[in-house]
Amino acid sequence: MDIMKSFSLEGKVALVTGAAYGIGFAIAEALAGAGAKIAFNCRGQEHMDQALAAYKEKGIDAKGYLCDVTDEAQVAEMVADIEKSLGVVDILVNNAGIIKRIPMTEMSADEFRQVVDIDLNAPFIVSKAVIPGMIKKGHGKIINICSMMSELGRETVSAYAAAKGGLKMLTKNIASEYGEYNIQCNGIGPGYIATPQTAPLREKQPDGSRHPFDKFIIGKTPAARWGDPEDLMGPAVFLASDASNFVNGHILYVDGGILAYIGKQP
Ligand code: NAP
Ligand code: GCO
Repeated sequence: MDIMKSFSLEGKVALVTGAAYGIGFAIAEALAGAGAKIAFNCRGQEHMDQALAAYKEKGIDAKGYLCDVTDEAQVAEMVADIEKSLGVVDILVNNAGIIKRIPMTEMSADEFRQVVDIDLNAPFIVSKAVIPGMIKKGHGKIINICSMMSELGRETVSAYAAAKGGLKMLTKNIASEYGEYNIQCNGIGPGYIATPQTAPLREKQPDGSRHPFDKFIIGKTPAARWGDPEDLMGPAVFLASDASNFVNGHILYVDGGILAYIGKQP
């Protein structure tokens, strides 16, 4: 076995959802670096323009789609177009996601549904759209971007935790249902990563000091730092490549050790 070759994604087609910036962009960059052709989507033209320029700057010829992942018809159209222009999707990364930080008793049912719709229903919709092609082709890789909240709760994130906990189980179910077709479905559970999604938790205080949540995360992470989107690059390539062909239904937590740690003693 050529071990280095088993990590190569040469000739593979990857769809990374919500990869205009943040974690999705870094994962798409990693998959491209390992040889894959990249398709991505986001919702707004402004983000699309910025993303296409950012991919170009990295020397990546990515194909961008304006597509809301909660819309089944839009997703079907995007996947059909990717098949025509790049080929059947070999690797799907369900990355698009949102969070709403609202105490549960103040959260409306509509707000709760919106989070679950994007963070849980959409991975179902996009996976469902690519699995038939993967079955025909004889292999496939699906990576669901989970969270610390797939395992832990905290104040204000009930919808997000419910969705990401559900996404962990959707991952295991896809692995169970389609493993016999040589499809591996795994999750990556990032720890606290510095992206626009977590920017409000890192905002400097009026006196210039660190946000209390920022300090809390540094104390809760054995690595004593926030993660960078780049920290997800190696794990994503591993789970997208033949090197992980017997890894199925697993959630790989990339959290600087948060889940292993009881926290700093007072
Ligand atoms: P981010 O910076 O907010 O980026 C989210 C991306 O998703 C954007 O490209 C956004 O583009 C896209 N998006 C959102 N809703 C969409 C929809 N309905 N259809 C299509 N695209 C959509 O988030 P991030 O921090 O990179 O997080 C990426 C994923 O990792 C999310 O699933 C998040 O929950 C998860 N995660 C993040 C962290 C963290 O600490 N940052 C930790 C664990 C897990 P548009 O706005 O243009 O649509
Ligand atoms: C929060 C954060 C988290 C992270 C991440 C942790 O408010 O607690 O936004 O939920 O984004 O998902 O893994």
